[in-house]
Amino acid sequence: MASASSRTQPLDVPGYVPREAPLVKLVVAGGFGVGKTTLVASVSEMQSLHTEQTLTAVSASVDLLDYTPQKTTTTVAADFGRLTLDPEDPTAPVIYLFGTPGQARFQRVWDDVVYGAKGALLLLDLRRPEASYEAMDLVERSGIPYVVAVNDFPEAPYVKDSALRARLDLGEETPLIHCNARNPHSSIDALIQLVEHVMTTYSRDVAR
Ligand SMILES: Nc1nc2c(ncn2[C@@H]2O[C@H](COP(=O)(O)OP(=O)(O)OP(=O)(O)O)[C@@H](O)[C@H]2O)c(=O)[nH]1
Ligand SMILES: [Mg+2]
Repeated sequence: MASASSRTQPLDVPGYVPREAPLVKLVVAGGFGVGKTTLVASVSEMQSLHTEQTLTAVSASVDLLDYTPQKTTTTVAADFGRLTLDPEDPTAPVIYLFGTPGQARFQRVWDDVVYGAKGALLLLDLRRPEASYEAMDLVERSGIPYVVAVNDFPEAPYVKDSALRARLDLGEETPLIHCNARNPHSSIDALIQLVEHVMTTYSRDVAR
């Protein structure tokens, strides 16, 4: 059996860093095909985990692929990835990132996936923002701080942030940002903005 002292020794595992860092659970939410799985996979420092199932003819009338014709699978439970915000700083937060399923029929797993999350990145595709409305409702009902992140698909129309904020009826305390889910730098930047928003929200609530 491992003694207390041997447990604190570095494990001989590539990539393992002993640390006192806080673990922060965050979720990536949004409608069907907005890029949740893509974002989790692009930022994860470990091989990300996914629960993808092939889209079949049975769901063709529900899971519309008009905007993502190359998409062949959908998430049925969750995505999981991990990201160390600052590998040089052993006290920097380590993010445990969970991607949610996009369709209403998988809502039963929502509570489980979101349980314990400190914040949510709500992804939006400007070609069909309404696809993320249901997820936005769920995030708001869960009461966790969130950031709306427009996943900038090249074919998406230009919409002024102020117009989008009005359309989403977004409170002024909720940040609206842009990202490219396929680009790790852009996606990490979006998560950093979410972490900052979470920290601001929690310290404001504590001060009240
Ligand atoms: N052009 C472009 N395509 C993207 C981007 N992000 C994702 N895609 C593509 O859009 C499709 C949807 O990506 P997913 O990551 O599976 O979307 P999802 O939100 O996880 O979908 P569900 O789990 O089924 O709700 C995939 O074919 C991606 O390659 C992006 O930023 N730009
Ligand atoms: Mg997915």
